[in-house]
Amino acid sequence: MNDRKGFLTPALGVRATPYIKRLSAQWLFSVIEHILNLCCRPSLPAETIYKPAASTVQNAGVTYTCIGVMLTIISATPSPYARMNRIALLEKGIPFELKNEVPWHESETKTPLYNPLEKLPILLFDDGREPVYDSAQIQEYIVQKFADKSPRLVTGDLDTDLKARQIQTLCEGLMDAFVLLFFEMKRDEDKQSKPWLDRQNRKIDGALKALNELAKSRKEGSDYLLADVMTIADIAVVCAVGQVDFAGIRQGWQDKYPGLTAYWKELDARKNFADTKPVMFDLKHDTVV
Ligand SMILES: N[C@@H](CCC(=O)N[C@@H](CS)C(=O)NCC(=O)O)C(=O)O
Repeated sequence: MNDRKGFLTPALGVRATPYIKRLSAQWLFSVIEHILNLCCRPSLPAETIYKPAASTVQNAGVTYTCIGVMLTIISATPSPYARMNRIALLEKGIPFELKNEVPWHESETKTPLYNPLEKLPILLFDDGREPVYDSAQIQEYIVQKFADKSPRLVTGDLDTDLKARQIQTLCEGLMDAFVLLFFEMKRDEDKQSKPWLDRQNRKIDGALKALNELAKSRKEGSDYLLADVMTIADIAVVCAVGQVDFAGIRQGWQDKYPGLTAYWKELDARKNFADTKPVMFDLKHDTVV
C-alpha cells in the first residue's frame, strides 16, 4: 500500500525527491561546466577577428542596412564555392560583408581561425555564434534562415529539392576536381602524376556531360533546371561551369555542349551573377608545391 502511494505521489515529493535532487545536481554541474568552458576557451586576439565595420554594407552598388545579426562571408575572388553563397545572399537581398582572402597564404589568411580544414567560404556572425563553413552548409543556412525572402531557392517539394541538392553536390565535385587538377599542374612537369591528372580530368568531363544533359532536359522555355523557379541547383551550375570557362581548362567546351552553354550564358548575364564573376588572385607559387 505504501509502495503504491509512493509511486502515485511523486509530485508531492514522496518518491521523486532523490530524483529531483540528482537532476538538480546534474543541471548545476552542467551550468558550471558551461561557464568554465566559456571562460577558459582559448580566445582569438581581438585584432585578428573579423568584425563588420558598420551596420550598412555595399554590395554590387546597392547599400543594405543590417537588421539583426550582420553576416560576413570569407571568400576568395576566384572561388566558385563562395560565389554560390554570395549569389544566394544577393538574390535574397540579405546584407553581408565580403572579406577576400588567399587561403593558401599561410602568414596572412584568417581562414584557419574559423575553419580547422583551412578552407573558405566561411560564414561569420557578429553575435558570437560559431562560424559556418563549407559552401553547401552555408547555402542550406541561407535557404532555411531566409525562407521568407524571395526567391526561396528551393521548391518545397521533397524530391525536387533532393535533386537540387544532388546537382549542387555534382557541381561541387566538379569544382573539387578542378582544384586538385590545378595544383597538380602547378608542379614541375616531371613531378606531375599522369594517373592523377587523368582521374581529375575524367571527373570534370563526366560532370560537364551530366550538366549538359540536365540543361537539355529542362522544361521548354524555362531558364531553370527544376520546376519554373531558380534554385540552388541553378546557382551551383553557373558557378561550376563559370569556373571551367574562367580557368580555360576546356577549350571548345561551349561548342561541345551547346545546351549547357545557352543555359549558362542566360543566367550568368544577370546582375547578381555578373557582379560575382571570378577574378584571379595573385597566388604565390611556392605555397602549395
Ligand atoms: N568543400 C568545400 C571546398 C572549399 C574549397 O576547397 N575552397 C578553397 C578555395 S576556392 C580553399 O579554401 N582551399 C584551401 C585548402 O584547400 O587548403 C566547400 O564547399 O566549401
